[in-house]
Amino acid sequence: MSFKIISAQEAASHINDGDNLGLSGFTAAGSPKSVTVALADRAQEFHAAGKPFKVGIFTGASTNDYVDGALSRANAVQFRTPYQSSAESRKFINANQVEYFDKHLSELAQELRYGFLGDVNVAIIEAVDVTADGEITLTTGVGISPTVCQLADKIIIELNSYNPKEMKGMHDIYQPCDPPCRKEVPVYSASDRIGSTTLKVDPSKIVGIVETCIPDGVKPFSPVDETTQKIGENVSNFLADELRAGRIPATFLPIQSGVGNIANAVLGCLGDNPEIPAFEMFTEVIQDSVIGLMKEGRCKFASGCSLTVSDEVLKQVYADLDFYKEKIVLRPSEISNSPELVRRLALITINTALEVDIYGNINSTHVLGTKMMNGIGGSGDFTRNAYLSIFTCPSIAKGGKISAIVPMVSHLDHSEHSVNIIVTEQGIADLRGKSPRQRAEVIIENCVHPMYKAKLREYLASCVSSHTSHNLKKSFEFHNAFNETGDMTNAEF
Ligand code: 0RQ
Repeated sequence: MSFKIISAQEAASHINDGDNLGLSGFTAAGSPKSVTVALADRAQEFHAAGKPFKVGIFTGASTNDYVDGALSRANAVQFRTPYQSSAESRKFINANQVEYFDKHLSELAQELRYGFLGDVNVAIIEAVDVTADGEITLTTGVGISPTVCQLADKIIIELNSYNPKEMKGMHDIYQPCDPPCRKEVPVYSASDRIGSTTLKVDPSKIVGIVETCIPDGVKPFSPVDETTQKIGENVSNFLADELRAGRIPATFLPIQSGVGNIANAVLGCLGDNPEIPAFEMFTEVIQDSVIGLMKEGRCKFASGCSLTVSDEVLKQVYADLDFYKEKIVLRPSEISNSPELVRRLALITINTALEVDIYGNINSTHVLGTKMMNGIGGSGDFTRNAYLSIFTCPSIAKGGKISAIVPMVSHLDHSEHSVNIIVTEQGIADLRGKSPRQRAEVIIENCVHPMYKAKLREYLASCVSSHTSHNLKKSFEFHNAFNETGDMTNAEF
């Protein structure tokens, strides 16, 4: 079967008001870059003619400005799931102009197959190659591509020649059977391959191919600052202590790490610490620091869902593809984030909190309890099932007007039952085997910024003493003080 080469505009004309789209990629890596921009123009033409035009969007994770930015600006999004990190889409979400539900990333593909979330009408898939019988070689991100290609009525391919066809071999495409036929996912070490290198789709569903040549456009990290460096050192010293104490095997355990500057600094410090042996990663996002560690022999293998590296680093990977193909595997998000595999492989998970409370509950998503930041992403998939779950954050935000450690979290993503270790630039709180009273003591003593220690002790003194002591009239005084005066230090107990 030969496929028609079509323009992005023609591809967009296959998408109608009310359709649900399933998109390839995971973060900016492998997300569409052309058809969604033409679709935003199409929506605006409809709106100008007084006609409605909105679509629902399913993705692996966050996307790029060509997807969330363009479609939000065109007011063309009906609902959005499972994760976003775009300033434009956040604005619409917090104004309640887009119905957004953030979900554990491992769950989306199966919930689509179970029929919980409606139809997938059109899949838009970025590829480096597609054969006449419908074998697609994906680009830098896998996400939910296998499932949306299976469910969609129509598939549009964006054939992006920025990426080399020789990438073939980096992906491992596998979809578990659904209940009651589900069996174990047979991955027993980070480097196991269980599927195929290409994604096989019904070629009769491919309505056309749009040719592009556009990089993912991932920005390099800002240089590591003093606070993130200290957090990174605290994590790596803690893990070295655990290794010495025999609580981590001498061969070490695979690492999952979130995205962003803190995660980048933590990985850098793990690489620099001579006591930590060369390690493997079983994670969702493979970022710049991992590639650096591979070159130095400090990271032996990385299993992920995307190669979310800056354009500069991606060029280095493509220049030495044979070396990296042996050390990297890209999997669908329901496998990269599979709770079954996280538990079996015994991951050390490192994620970032917005807010932590004195008992170890974590808010990763809602600024001051109400405004959506990004979403829970994969942090819940990993934290709940980890061998050792670690949360990091700077102890203060906004120049000290916000304490990241509060009496009670204003939104709960990860409960005290799943969280083992809290790390700030101030120090480490090891919560394992501690009662709520003991947890509060170690968090305040070791992790809270000196500006807020006395305030949190005053809060505790004002509490009705109980197993988990709280003063429900005052639990949100930090937040109230910030909302009323712009500064949490004005909280009074
Ligand atoms: O605001 O941008 O205006 O300066 O929040 O904070 O410290 O730069 O941290 O960029 O790593 O993001 C939790 C959001 C952290 C992210 C979160 C303000 C602060 C700043 C950002 P400005 P930082 P990061 C892998 C796993 C959930 C998903 C996840 C996240 C901005 O890590 O989305 O883990 N995690 N996925 O000033 C109000 C507080 C604050 C605060 C910080 N307590 N109150 N504002 N800020 N603390 C990824 C995937 O799943 C794909």
